[in-house]
Amino acid sequence: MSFYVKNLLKTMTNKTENIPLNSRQELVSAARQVLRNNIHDGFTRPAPSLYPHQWNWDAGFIALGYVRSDFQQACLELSTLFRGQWLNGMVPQIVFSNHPVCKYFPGYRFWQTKGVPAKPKNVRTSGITMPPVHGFVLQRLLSLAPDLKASRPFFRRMFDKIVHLHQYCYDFRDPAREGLAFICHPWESGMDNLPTWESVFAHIQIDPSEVPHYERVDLEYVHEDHRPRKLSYDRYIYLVNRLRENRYNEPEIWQHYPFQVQEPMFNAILNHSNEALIEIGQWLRRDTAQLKEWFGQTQRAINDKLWDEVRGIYVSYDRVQLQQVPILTAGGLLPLLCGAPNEDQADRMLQLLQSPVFAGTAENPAWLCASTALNEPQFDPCRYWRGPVWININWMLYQGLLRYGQTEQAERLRNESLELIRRFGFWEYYNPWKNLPAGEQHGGYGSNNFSWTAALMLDWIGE
Ligand code: 9WN
Repeated sequence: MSFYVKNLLKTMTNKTENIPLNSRQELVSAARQVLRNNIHDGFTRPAPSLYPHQWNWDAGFIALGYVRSDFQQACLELSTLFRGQWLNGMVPQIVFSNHPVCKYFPGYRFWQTKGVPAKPKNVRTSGITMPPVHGFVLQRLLSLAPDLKASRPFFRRMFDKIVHLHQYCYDFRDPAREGLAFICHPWESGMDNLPTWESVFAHIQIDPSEVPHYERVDLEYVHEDHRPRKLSYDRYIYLVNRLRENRYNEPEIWQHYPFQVQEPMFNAILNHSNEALIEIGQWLRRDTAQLKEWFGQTQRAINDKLWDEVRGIYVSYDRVQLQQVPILTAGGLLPLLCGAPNEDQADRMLQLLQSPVFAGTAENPAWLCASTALNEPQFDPCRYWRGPVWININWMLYQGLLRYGQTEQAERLRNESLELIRRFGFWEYYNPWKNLPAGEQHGGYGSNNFSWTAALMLDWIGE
């Protein structure tokens, strides 16, 4: 039996699958246990086997799970991740562990970032980024810090690093200076398998010889019906190959690069972090003029370019094809997080959230909030990002609804998320249908003992 299979079996026997988690106390200790078990090399892995390295936005969400019980570890999650920050400010999607407990593809070697001038020398990283949640995570850490004076140097250091990351987003990913950062790979969105990317890829010609050989390690851990299809993986790998062949040479690379998408959730997160940094900067007595300018510009641009008046939700914009991509996803609701929509726009999105598009019907009700809307032709309740509910998306949407005074709707979202966890355990994603098909009792998919599910539940319960 291989080392990796042995490891997998070990995590399977530990898992909380199908154990109903009832009382609040039980839930809290089970969640803390998930996080503790996933610590390795000083940081918390997103999942025991499937994701054995440190991931960018996971680290931010995971920090929130420690903030009340172990403030040091919360800070460590961020500082370990930012060890991997590139000299141009980019914070990589993955910082690779030097002693991974399991195999992952694509690993460090595949990315070929070694020797790229912008990469820090002693840290092994991938070559793309992810949604910049770190600003608003840092703000939450600041609001719950047990000793502000003692942790001031940490906040000062992190503030500078996160501002540098935002500078990267505006300098390298917003060449037209519109106030919107583009992503260059579906993995940068964090919502890797949305049907939105299919529409973008429909315009990209891929010669099969430009897709290097690769191995689907993920399928050793998760059923293939719950993960992206081969065609999607070929495309992910094709893009990585384009980037690595060009030695991650931004901005030259963008002149001929086919995948450049301005996605609403990425930009809403960026802007919510801008406003968080403004607050932290004021506390640190820093100049916040640049942050304020970015904030205003991004707020306007989200509305000018990403609002879909017909559908009443935000959608992605393909800046190569110069068109919106009219697909309804949970990410399209996320500009609520940064306060971009006006009252009318917010009302229209709220209606969608309560309509069959996201909530299902009386006969066939759905848990909020499906990652891809229930009425999209490519909706699939079990497949990664094609429909399942993700706890981090719900957590951010919850903050957005509260911002608009939608307390009842926000509470519903939180209660449904907690109920999913209580029923099934700490899964990576969940089937959005409340009535599972006959014979199926289990609605949790992907990896069990998933760190941000546990962490964000702790944050929710802590409130
Ligand atoms: C690729 C770690 C990451 C999350 C992403 C999620 C998934 C990776 C993968 O896992 O992506 O980055 O291999 O599928 O889509 O949001 O950060 O949890």
